[in-house]
Formats: sequence, structure tokens, C-alpha cells
Amino acid sequence: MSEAKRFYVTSPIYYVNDKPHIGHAYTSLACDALARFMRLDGREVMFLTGTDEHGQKVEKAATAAGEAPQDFVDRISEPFRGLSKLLAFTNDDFIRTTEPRHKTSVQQLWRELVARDQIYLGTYAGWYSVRDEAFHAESELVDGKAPSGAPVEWVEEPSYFFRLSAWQDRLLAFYDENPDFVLPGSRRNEVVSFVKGGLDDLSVSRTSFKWGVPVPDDPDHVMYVWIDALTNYLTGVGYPDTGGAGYRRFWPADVHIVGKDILRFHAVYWPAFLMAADLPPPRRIFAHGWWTNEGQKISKSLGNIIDTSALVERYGVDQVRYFLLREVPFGNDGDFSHRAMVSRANNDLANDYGNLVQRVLSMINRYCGGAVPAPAANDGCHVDPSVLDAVISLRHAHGLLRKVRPLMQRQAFHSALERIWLVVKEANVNVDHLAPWVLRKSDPERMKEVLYALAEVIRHLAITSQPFMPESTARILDQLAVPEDQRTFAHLNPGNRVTDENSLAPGTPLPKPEGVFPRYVEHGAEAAR
Ligand code: ME8
Repeated sequence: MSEAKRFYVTSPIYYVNDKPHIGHAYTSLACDALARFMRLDGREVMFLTGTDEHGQKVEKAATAAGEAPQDFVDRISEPFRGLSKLLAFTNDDFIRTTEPRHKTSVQQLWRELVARDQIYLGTYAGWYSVRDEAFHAESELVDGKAPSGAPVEWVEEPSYFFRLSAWQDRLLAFYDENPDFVLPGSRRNEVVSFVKGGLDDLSVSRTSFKWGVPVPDDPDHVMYVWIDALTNYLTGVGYPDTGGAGYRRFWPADVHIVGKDILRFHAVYWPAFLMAADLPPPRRIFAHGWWTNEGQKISKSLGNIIDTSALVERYGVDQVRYFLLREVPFGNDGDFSHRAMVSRANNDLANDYGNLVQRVLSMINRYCGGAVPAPAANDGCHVDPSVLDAVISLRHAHGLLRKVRPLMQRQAFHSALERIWLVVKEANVNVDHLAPWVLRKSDPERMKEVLYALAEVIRHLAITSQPFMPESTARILDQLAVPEDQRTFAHLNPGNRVTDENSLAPGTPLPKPEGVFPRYVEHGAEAAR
């Protein structure tokens, strides 16, 4: 498989100081939808997620829990691993920074930096925020706190420094040469102006605590948690074995998807570390926005953390997946509310998509003897070409992937779903106008053609929307008797002919249709609100 055919996507690795919540689920979900899309599009994909287990923040959480750090991280990383099962994520690996493979990798990267004179020993005196695991200059503080509002403490200790200041021009040139390195564009401007403002050398080791990867040849120091954490993206593809298949196939990563809170680490420090070690930087950092809960910041102290498993139980896995990727343009901030969630589940899924599938499949079941309609063959096609003028949604279903692909290549998940929904809505209009229940009496041959074309529309919609709603679309494709090995984008009709070799085979028996997107019905107290 050629290099262009491979795709490497990563989520951040999450701190194991607390339970996972909807924010963590969101980032990994975006990665999953992208990974699934690229696989269906014929690419060899690597999707990496995991947990960030070192540093002062995790050490403090372990102490607060009265546990040894290793026991604590072993316990807390499990629910993060469990997110994959809960939300049907297809990550190819799950990395933990306390694993030996990672220690080897980050120590090697350190040695490469030392060998190139990119790291020197000095003394750090300044502010540190444990919550953000970030150093802050005096000038950055706002009312004596970090820009994020996190408390800071004064730190004065021997420290190794990375020569970040030497990379300012190279970074600016790199952003210039790679205009889509940081998406969305507004975030790119933020990064560029930060770097233009001047870079200080970065403290990359600590001596005041022990819970980290030891600095090679100087065990009094542990590495700064961010140099440790970022390197996970290399460890995941087998670094330091740069001759190995993993690294050769997948590095540089195609996209690191992160929240806007950690953009600077990814778009400034990470490419600088890599260039300094003579390794290629990733191709893109996409920084998405921030979710609030019913208008409020999500925080443990406010007690409004949205528990993902409760969400999935209440609304359904594909409903949650769809909502998160459709409700908010990827990159913008968003608000989670029960009302908005129910509105998406009932309007978009139950009324639009669900109803289309249910109506068409029930008519096929009742009017066509429970088998794929079999109109008289025409010029080697299963339906008369004129049906494309009537069932216009089929023409658009044929062209759908061409519209959706460039949107997915820019992580515009919401726009991709909007595109898909244009066809869903159009197909519903086609059903209303063509009224197969009337044709059944007036022109039964035409009815078979129309229902066949609509079944093909549904096949295209289901195949294309698999990355977003994998379980429901699998059930739709089962109901159309589409074999499991014929569900990739290669099985979509590019539209040169009305039907092609992948089109539904007329006469194939179909199982009895069942609703796929149930309506959410309010119960008890909720209904009274
Ligand atoms: O920063 N809305 O880990 P972390 C949207 N270990 N996304 C949210 C969110 C919210 N309210 N809350 C969290 C770290 N996230 C480091 C990363 S990577 C080499 C090291 C998501 O546990 C979002 O992706 O604090 C954010 O960037 C990430 O969780 C922060 O996770």
C-alpha cells in the first residue's frame, strides 16, 4: 500500500487524575469517526489513544486517594480504556506512559536532543501550575493565577532546559510552509502570534518530585510531564525503532486531534522537539472547542461532570455519537443540554433518517414479497435510467462521497453530516412525491423501480454514515442483506451508471424490517418539565 494510503490519527492521552467524562469521549470520538472513515476509504489506519500517567498532578491525585502512584494509575486508566467499548471506538492501540516501551522511547528522544546540544542544565525560578502542568512567566499571570484560572506556585530548582528560543524562526517558517498545520484557521493565528511574541527556553525536568521518567544519566531529575506525554505519539508507532514497520508506515502522524486547552504544547513545543531531534513533525494539529453542560463549565467541584456511560444508557450509543459530532461545528465551543440531545435524536435520527429507512423497507416488505424489488432489466441496469430523474436523491447519493471526503479530510464532521442529511431529506421528499403506495395500483412496474432506487439510496446513506453511527448503520445494511464484506466505500456507486456490480441484487430475500432509530420518550419528572 502506498504511503499516501496510510493514515495515523491520535487523541490526547488523558490524565488519570479523575474519571473520564464527555470531554474526553468527544475527542476520542472525533478520532474514531475519522479512523473509521479512512479505513472505509481504503486506507491503512492507525488510531492511538491512551493515558498520561506521570507528573505532579497525577502524583497528587494518588496521594489524595491514599494509594501508591502505580496502583492508582493502574486503577484509574481502566475506565479510560473502557470508553472504547462504551462508544464503539476502534483504536488500534492504547498507550500508557508508565509502560516500559514508552520509557525507552522518551529516554531515547532525550538522548537525541542532548546529542544535538538542544538540552542544557540550568536553574528554573518561576511559576508553575500543577493543574495545567505548565510553567508560566510572571507577565502571563492574571490576578496571580495561570491564564486558565488554575493556581500557580513558585518553583525554584535545578532543571534541564530545551533550547526552544532557538526554534522561533524555524517554527514560523514551518507554519508558513504548512498553512493547514493548525486547524481551525483562527487557532493557527493564535499560535503564530504566540511564537512571534518570542519564545523562552523551556524547563524540561523537575527535581522536587519523583513520579516521572528519570532523566538518562541524572536520576535526580524526572522529565517534565509534557515531553514525556507528547512522545507517546512516537512510542505508539514503535519509536525508537525508526527502521521498524510501525514508524516507517505511520510517522509523521496525519493529525493529532486535541482540545484547544493543549494546543500550544502540540503546535509549538512538539514540532520544536521533533525538529530538534531531526524527526519530521506531524502533518496537522486540530484543536477543537470546549463543551459546557447546560451552560456551565464542566467541573468536578460543580458536580456536573457528564458521565458517558449514563449518557449512552439513556440516549443510545449512536445517538450520542451523532449528537456530539453534529451539534457543534468541529472547532467551536458547544453546550450539552438534554433538550438539544433529544431534539437531535428525535428530529434528525428518528424522524428523518429512521423514518426514511422504515418507510421504504416496510413498503418493500409488503409490496415486493420481502425481497429486493426486481424491476424488468434495462440495458444491463437493474432499473430504467429515467428513474434517476424521478428519484433525484439517488443521483445525489451517488455523488455523496465526493462531497463528504474533502470535508472529512479537514475534520469538518458537522458539515459531512449536513451533506448526508441533504440526501436523507431529499429521499423523504421523493417518497412523498412518488407515493409508491399509489404506484402500486397505477403502475406496479414503476413502483418496483422507485422502491429499488430508494433502497439503493439507503444503501449509500448507510455505508457513508457508518463512521458516525456504526451500530445503527450495520443494522440497516443487515436489513438490506448487504454482505459484511461489501460495506466499504469501494462498494458505493460512483454514478457512471444507474446501477453497477455492487448494487443490490434484485430478488434477494430481506429480513423483516425493524426500526433503527427509536424516538426518545420523556419519562416521569422529565416529561413534567
Ligand atoms: O491535557 N470539552 O489531559 P486531560 C472538550 N494529559 N474537550 C474536553 C473537555 C471539555 N469540557 N474536557 C476535556 C491532558 N477535554 C494531557 C494531554 S497529550 C500528549 C497530553 C478533552 O486529561 C480535550 O481533548 O486534561 C482536552 O484537550 C483533553 O480532554 C485534556 O485531557
